[in-house]
Amino acid sequence: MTIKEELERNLGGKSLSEAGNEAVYQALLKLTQERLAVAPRITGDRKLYYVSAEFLVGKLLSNNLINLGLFEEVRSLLEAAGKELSEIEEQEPEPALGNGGLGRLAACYLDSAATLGLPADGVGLLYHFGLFRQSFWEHKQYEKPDRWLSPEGGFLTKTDVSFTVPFPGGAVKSVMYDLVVSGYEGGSNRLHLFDLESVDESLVKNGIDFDKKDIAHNLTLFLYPDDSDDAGRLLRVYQQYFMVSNAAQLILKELSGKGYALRDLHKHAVVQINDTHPSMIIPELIRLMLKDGIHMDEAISIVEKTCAYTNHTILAEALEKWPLHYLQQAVPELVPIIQELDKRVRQKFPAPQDLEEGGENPNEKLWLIDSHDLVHMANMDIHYGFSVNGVAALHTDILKQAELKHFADIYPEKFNNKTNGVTFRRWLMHCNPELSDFITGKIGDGWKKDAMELEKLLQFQDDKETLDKLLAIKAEKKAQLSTYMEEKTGRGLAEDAVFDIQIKRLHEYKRQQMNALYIIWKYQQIKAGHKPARKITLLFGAKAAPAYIIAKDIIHLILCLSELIANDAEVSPWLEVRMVENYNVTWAEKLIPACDISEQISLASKEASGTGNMKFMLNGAVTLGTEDGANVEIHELVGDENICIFGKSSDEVIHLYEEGPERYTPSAYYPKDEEITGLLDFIISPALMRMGDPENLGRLYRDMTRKDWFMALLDVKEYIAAKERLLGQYEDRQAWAKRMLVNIAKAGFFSSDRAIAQYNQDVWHLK
Ligand code: 26Q
Repeated sequence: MTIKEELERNLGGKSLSEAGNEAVYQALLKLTQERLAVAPRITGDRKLYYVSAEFLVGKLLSNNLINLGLFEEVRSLLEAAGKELSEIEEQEPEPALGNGGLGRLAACYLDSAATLGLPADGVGLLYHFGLFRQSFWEHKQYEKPDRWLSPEGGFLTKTDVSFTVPFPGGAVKSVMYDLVVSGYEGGSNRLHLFDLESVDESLVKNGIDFDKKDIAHNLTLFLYPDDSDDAGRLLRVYQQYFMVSNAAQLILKELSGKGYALRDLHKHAVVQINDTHPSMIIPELIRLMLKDGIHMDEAISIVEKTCAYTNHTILAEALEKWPLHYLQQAVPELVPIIQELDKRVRQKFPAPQDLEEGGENPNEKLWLIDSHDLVHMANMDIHYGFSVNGVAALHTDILKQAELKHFADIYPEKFNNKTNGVTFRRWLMHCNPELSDFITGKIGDGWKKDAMELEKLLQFQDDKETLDKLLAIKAEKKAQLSTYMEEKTGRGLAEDAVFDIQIKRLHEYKRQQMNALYIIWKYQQIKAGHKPARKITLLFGAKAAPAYIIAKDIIHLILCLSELIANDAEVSPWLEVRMVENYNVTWAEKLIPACDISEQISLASKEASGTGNMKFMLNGAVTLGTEDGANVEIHELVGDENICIFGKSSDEVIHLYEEGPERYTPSAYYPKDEEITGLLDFIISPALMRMGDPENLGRLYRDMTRKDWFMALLDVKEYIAAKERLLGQYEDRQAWAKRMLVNIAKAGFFSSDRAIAQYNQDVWHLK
């Protein structure tokens, strides 16, 4: 049967052109599921379990079509029937199983592991309402449950695997759901998502509120429930334990299913701990081994050889520390094990004999449990895992030289860098088939399996026809984005404007607020009669954590500026600010291919890597960024000509964070610096206060003028100058197109296939 016949059979005999989009989607889903079901399962003597609180997989239909080799054919069949795949995809809800970079990275890595034929399954949780669905009202963020799970399940299949997870209030049961992870023209792995059998959706009331104490019914309702109170924090511990207990039981079940002894675990399984959220898998594996009669010494030694840890952040507040009494309450069976693990560390690294009462104990930072009875999850991972990796060269260096220096000194062999990568299937072939086809036309399709072949494009860097075509493709993607915006918001975009985009979680260190200061500056410039060469369109997408007050105030500022400018007839022809509602993977897939300027402006040393920066580069955007995270590596690859770098270096910033007279203070700029003062005062100007809420704007103004913890004022002037320089360069269209080409050609290094090959070579040793 041809694909066309199969689809028509799935449509009950109707032709593709007769059927509606929903029916076509269902027909394609069925076809894809049938193919996935027979895709050969990747097997091997040694298997990776990638355990993560987040898997931000995005919509799955097109991705599966690409990997199954059906994308082209389906695309043309639909076209012939007067339909577009992107419209059909609108029918598919996006699984909301992640928040940002860490979750999207996990999804890219599963795609690449399957593509490289490595046996690697993901293990996580099936959150019924995901993170939350964001909406804007009166320029503020509101949160609602994101009902992404369809009753038919979409690509999810319920398995008959179930485990019992012990909690003090009584044991709960899990149900395992599976997503097939297809590799590009390869076999398949699985993403195992555990749900709570007794979960009760009706617990959710008034937006995203629910009874945080009813853990027998709430464990898999939301990702990162509000943890601003004790009940919320405790729930996170319960949730994490539910995840890792299921993961550990699954791993041991598969091990014995293959006929291997428990004490051979490390030979047949490797566990990658994605940030500290799954760290309790270490004591949980030990607990299960003890139950099976293995002695503590041996259990520890086996687990040490099985677990590896990835660190995604150096922000102190994101390094999880749990009060011991939480653990006593939620996971009492793990506590004696954690205490034993801590005792062994203390024996090796005791407090100095001559330590005075209240004196500083240099070894305390190595301990699992500190003198305030806080359990440091990362410390457990580092002592009781065999590998610790950062996610970009600079990040790993900072870990080794500063944040985790005390560990790098005692375990130099454990530390390694794995610069992040992204899957080119989703972030080029799927989201930008026009560019993808053009590249293939120029250099063949070898790049799809070996991304480094993109460098072959460099031979065309002075070829006018190639450069013109790149500009034409960018224009086409901008037009498509404009149409999509029009459909979603009722308002399209000026297609000949320069598109400057900042899309990422909202966080002070990412400095969306500094971009907002640029907007104010530009607004004032235009008001003063200095018009830009062409319209500048600034696009934002970001969700703020529900309890993160300042982040929400920054959203408020951006939304107020957006309206102020839209309503100003003098400024609106030259400047536009738009923030998309409910930014997610689907939005990213529309925005990234249309981008000219990629905003990567974190305070140097704070962004571990970034992965959006790689996706933008791959789609021919030029980075405007600080020397932070993977921007450093992008800079090295493309050279000064093809990126715009500004701001203080990570060394300077780290120095400023140290105590002492040179410590950073915003009072160095406000009210001393007239220009900066004018920008900050605008936040509480009558024009803006009329538009917005004085409470939010006032609080943000006070924060930025008195604290400015992430030093927006330190770099803002250089930032404005750099952006102006880049906007000037944009006007030489041929020179700009050459920059685009170099960025695309040099992006091969950032393929997640490369990253996964390195993990396998250095850490996992599968196959
Ligand atoms: C911690 C404690 C309590 C509540 C929540 C958390 C928490 C939740 C999510 C801590 C961290 C995260 C997510 C972190 C994250 O997404 N990090 C990003 O990881 C990317 C992939 O490595 C990097 O590219 C980004 O630089 C990094 O910010």
